[in-house]
Amino acid sequence: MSKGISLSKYLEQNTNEQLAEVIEAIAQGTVAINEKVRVAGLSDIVGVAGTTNVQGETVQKLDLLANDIIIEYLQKGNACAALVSEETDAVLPLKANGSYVVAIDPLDGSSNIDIAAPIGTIFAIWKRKSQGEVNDSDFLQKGKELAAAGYVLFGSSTILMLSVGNGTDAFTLSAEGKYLLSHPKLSIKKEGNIYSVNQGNMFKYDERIIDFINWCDACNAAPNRPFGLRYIGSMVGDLHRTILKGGIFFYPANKGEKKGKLRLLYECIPMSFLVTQAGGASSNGEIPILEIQPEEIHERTAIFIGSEKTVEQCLQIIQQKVSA
Ligand code: AHM
Ligand code: MG
Repeated sequence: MSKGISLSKYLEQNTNEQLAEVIEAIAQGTVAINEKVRVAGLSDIVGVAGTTNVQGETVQKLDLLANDIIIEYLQKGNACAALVSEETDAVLPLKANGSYVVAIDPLDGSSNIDIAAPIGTIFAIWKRKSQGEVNDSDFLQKGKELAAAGYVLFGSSTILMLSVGNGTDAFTLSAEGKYLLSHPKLSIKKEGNIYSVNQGNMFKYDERIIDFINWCDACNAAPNRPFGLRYIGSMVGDLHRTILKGGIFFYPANKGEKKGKLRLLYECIPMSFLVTQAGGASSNGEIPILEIQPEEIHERTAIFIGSEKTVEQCLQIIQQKVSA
């Protein structure tokens, strides 16, 4: 696919009509979210909403606004049967005859909203399995069954990263408000030299994780160490860098968060699909994220994701001590 073609044209050539409709709806929704994000400080939409979500986390006003926008755009069409969102407790049925279901984090990286740092929307789209009423089982599908996944980064540019299962492509939002193909068929470096983790949580990490961090920090040793450390604290920003520059991002389970922090359906699975489609790898420390059978819609998981060899190296170190 040549650079500069529009998202609509790309979808016309790479997907079926219903899937294209769902992706277009989300993309249009993110154009609307982008407009709010860009001027957030000028309106009364910055700050906490005064509520917590189903996971007990503080909700920002922009989180809720983004959620409403996505629902509004998906409801305009007929292809999306139901939605699971970080901001909604249960499955939200949309169009009874829709063929697809969407799991979404409408605005990830909430803690970065107030400081104008990168934030993003992350989404996963599966073909629904059930007939009749939509239910949780439509969402409890493995990542490897995805029809499409993507994120939109609201950074210094607004970028849609997308995979419909034949590679990963990035589109940049033009000044005219159109997503145009800017990074066709991305390929992650096999081995990277950047690691990305919240080191402030070090005291809560298992010894195996600390071993890996020490391995990244070791001087004068192959491959290309010590690694650089980069951590934005916004998964979309951190993963965007990882896809473009290589390396590894990880959010391990720890003493405070026994299953990790990040959500399987609308954070880890879509990111793993994008990274895998770009030639990278991802794991929960034991099995590939895309092989996990989800059991709950708001399930959490540990994640290690990025350049194939770097993830492999990480797994070797963190698995070694368990069996030692
Ligand atoms: P959120 O969904 O409440 O915004 O939390 C998810 C974010 C991710 O974007 C990021 O990778 C992670 O939380 C950062 O967490 P921490 O501040 O614990 O390092
Ligand atoms: Mg999130």
